[in-house]
Amino acid sequence: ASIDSHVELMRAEVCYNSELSFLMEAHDGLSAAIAGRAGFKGLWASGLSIASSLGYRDANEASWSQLVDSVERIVDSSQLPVLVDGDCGFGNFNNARLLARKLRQRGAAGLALEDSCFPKMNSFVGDRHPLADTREFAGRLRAVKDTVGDDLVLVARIEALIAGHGMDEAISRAHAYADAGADAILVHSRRTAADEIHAFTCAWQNRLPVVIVPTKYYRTPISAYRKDRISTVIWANHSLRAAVSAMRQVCGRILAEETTANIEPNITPLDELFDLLEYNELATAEARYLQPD
Ligand code: SPV
Ligand code: MG
Repeated sequence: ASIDSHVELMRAEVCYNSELSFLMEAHDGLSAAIAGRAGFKGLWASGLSIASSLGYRDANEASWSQLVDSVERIVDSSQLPVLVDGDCGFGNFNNARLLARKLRQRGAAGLALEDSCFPKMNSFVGDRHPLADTREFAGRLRAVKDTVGDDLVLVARIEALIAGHGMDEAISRAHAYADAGADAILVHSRRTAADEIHAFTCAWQNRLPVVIVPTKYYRTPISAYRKDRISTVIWANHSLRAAVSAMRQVCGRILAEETTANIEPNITPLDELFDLLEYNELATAEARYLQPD
């Protein structure tokens, strides 16, 4: 699929699909390829996961250009539509529209911007989550729309519930962001039950499609989201967290056992890795282009 059709595919998933859609987290080319092979139709380029994979904290320590570079690898190696976690846009309207333009050039299909202040802090860390002024953030959204138009699906993310400002504030922000041209609303919650999400969807009445990130309320059955006519569920960090567990385990065992003999059955065989990254395509290309006449 071409890059332009990626935008339409993402729009179809998030905005027009009457079925619930799922986006899987990716943070590099390898995790993107794995998610694609598993069968996911779209990816979430997670700020938390990309930062973690770079050894940074999810507090805007990675620069916008590092994010853009990571996204390029995710797009290239998966060939899937990618919704990028753009945090707060790395500053004001000008930084946000620059980020959008660069992501578009690298083949992203969508951009999620959250109404936090630069530098942001991950929504699950601490209690200090200052929100951007509603009108100022709406200006960031309008600037992105004016710059990339419909060439990027624009998701406006509301942090009002994370910041403890309550449902009325969340809904009034959602309306302001819809007025500013957002294509969908991501409403985030740190509660361990989906009660806030349910209350939001009841009040919002699907004026725009709703995207959720059930990292903390993972026990809620998916049927509840279908009932509430949620558009899209993002599995935001699970490949990264799986990798951390696996790497920790293997490091611990190799250190302790001073051999890899016992862990070999538990790790991916090299042939599987070569298959995942399509080494056979290179062999075919060599036969075609490297053969002497
Ligand atoms: C991310 O994946 O970086 C997100 C989701 O923004 S969360 O970590 O829940 O804020
Ligand atoms: Mg994030």
